[in-house]
Amino acid sequence: TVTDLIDLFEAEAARDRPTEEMPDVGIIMGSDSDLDVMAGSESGRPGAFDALTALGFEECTDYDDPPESRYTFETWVVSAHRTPELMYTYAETAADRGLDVIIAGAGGKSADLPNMTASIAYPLPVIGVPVQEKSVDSVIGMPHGAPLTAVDAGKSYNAALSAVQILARGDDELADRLRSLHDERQTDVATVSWSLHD
Ligand code: RP5
Repeated sequence: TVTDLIDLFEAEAARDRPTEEMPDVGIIMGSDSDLDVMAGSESGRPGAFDALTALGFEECTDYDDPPESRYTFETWVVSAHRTPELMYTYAETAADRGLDVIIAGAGGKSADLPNMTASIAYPLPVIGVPVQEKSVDSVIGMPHGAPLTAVDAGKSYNAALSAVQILARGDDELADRLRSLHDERQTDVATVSWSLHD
């Protein structure tokens, strides 16, 4: 139930655990219908899971059994309108649960999950992903003094790269991984460019 989820997040926040056992990046979305855009892999279009996996992150699906990788992320469906208390608890406990950055995606015209999460989790950074084109204004339309970083519609892949850029400010290993991934992109473009001249 929603109460169980709220209890879980509150218990995790109160637990005294080594940082390396807690997820670094939190991915939340308003509905499981957002999963294709947010994860990416299934739809064929790269998404946040693809970027994080390419950078060596593993998904934490059980707080009591964290993955091997020292870099991890978690994924939850949290709806601003259908489960407001859950959204509040998720955002409010995020820092105490070890998260360094949240990626929040929502679709529709009232895509309020990213901006509400940003306001509650502040000063933890939140990167908003408008799941559809029509969600862009709702996600980016924050008032003065209430910041939310956002990517363009559907660009959860870029949101994940931005999230890791934030983590990489204090982590040379992650910075190297970001550079390697960027080099791979450059090589891909060069290969295509050369292929036109074969
Ligand atoms: C938004 O409403 C969700 O983020 C989703 O994109 C959209 C539709 O949700 P479902 O009706 O598919 O659950 O809040």
